[in-house]
Amino acid sequence: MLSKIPAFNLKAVLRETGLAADTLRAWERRYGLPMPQRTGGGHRLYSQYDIETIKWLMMRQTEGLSISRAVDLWNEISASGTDPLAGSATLGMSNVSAAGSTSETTMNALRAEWIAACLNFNEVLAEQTLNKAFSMFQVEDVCLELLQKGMSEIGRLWYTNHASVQQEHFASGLAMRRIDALLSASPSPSRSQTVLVGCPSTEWHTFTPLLVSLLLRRRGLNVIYLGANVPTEQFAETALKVKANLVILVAQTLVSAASLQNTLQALSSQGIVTGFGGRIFNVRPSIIDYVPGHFLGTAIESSIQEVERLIKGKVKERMPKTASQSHLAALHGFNSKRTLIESTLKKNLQPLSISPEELNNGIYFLGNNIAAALQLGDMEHVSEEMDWLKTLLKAYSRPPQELSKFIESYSNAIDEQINGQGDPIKKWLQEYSEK
Ligand code: B12
Repeated sequence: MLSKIPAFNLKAVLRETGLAADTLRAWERRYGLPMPQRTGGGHRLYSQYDIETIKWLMMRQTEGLSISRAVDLWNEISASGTDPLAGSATLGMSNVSAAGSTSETTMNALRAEWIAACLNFNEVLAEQTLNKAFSMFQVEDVCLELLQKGMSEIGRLWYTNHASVQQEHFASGLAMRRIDALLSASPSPSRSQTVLVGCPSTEWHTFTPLLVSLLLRRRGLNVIYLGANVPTEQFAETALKVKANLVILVAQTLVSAASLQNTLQALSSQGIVTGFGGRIFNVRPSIIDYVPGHFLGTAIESSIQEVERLIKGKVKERMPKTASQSHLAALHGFNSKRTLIESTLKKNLQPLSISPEELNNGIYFLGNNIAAALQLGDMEHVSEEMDWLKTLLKAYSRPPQELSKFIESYSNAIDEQINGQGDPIKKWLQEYSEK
């Protein structure tokens, strides 16, 4: 940890940083950064943390930012709960500037700058930052270290209510556009193997399949990118027609993991080699056993090696698990009575404490997740999704009772409509409401 104890006078700080006294005082007056303590006699006393703050701001200036932009960036990083100096803590005072020139620190700074530009809807600065990154680093590194990690961070800011959905959409739009452009500009395939990449139906998160397509295309493979929400129908015919050596599907959510399972079942039954990955398999790894095909791993970088192995024919077949009879019976009952269950639920929930639109969204969301969890053999998968909903309700200051009342009414509706067959659902609702 960098010390925050006031220990250095103005002269020592000017010597250490090389900044002019007037400039330092102007930063303090205009931006309050840094804001040193004062001695009894009114003299400024700076801590080691203050000195590193000054060096951090100076570093951003050498990278081309104005001082007010550098301060904005500092404030945005701090507001997201991250210490902008995280990482400098173990460095001695005099070697911070040397470490600042290492590629990792530069990439981290460029990522922070890109995030800040996106949060400010500053397209020009965001694009300039990316151009700078591409001029300094390899395409693969910028895509993974800046764009992917940047998207992840913006997703986290949105989730914790520190970024709006508009900021998140703006950033993902810019990131997608850049990957798209790189993909169209990549050279023609130099290898004979063909890989199909896409999202299963209900999945709209196209950023990582597009990124995977780019990384594979840059290795010379003939990649056919299919985009979002690809239905199972005719998929096998298409894969056979283009003589695909491998089909990759990516799912981020529980619901799309169930669609992915359906599509990969259809493809595997035709002898087509398949691979899959995405957030949901990292959060709920037990789902992997229920999906035919090859899990490509928890990270995009390493999945590329796995793809190389698969297209070389190093394929080890494995039998996927299937959901238990009680889960499949509950799925059947639930699917056939879902409309009745949901209208009973709405009746039970009167008077409504939330808007009908929000209620419909909530019911639709939970229903899709219940069906997916039954299909994938474990109702506990829904808890992860509901925990996500709980955190979201909390971030947006919604009372937790709204969720409990909803769960209780759901259980009663299941009782009324599919009592007996609905046991796995009821058991989960019961356990969840007791948590
Ligand atoms: C951008 C974004 C969107 C954009 C997508 C734009 C686009 N064309 O891609 C839009 C606005 C469309 C969107 C919509 C929605 N989104 Co969204 N979105 C995101 C965000 C911020 C990034 C998605 C992404 O690209 N992830 C990939 C990278 C950036 O994330 P990562 O964590 O670093 O990825 C690691 C692993 O997951 C894994 N991995 C990921 N993909 C792959 C692929 C392969 C092959 C491999 C091997 C590994 C792998 O490797 C990475 C590490 O190396 C995420 C947050 C997040 N962190 O993922 C939410 C997120 C995925 N979205 C979420 C939600 C809820 C939604 C919506 C339901 C919101 C709504 N109410 O409408 C819709 C649903 C759309 C749908 N049905 O598919 C949730 C999902 C949670 C859940 N329980 O389901 C997330 C996690 C946000 C959150 N924290 O709550 N979203």
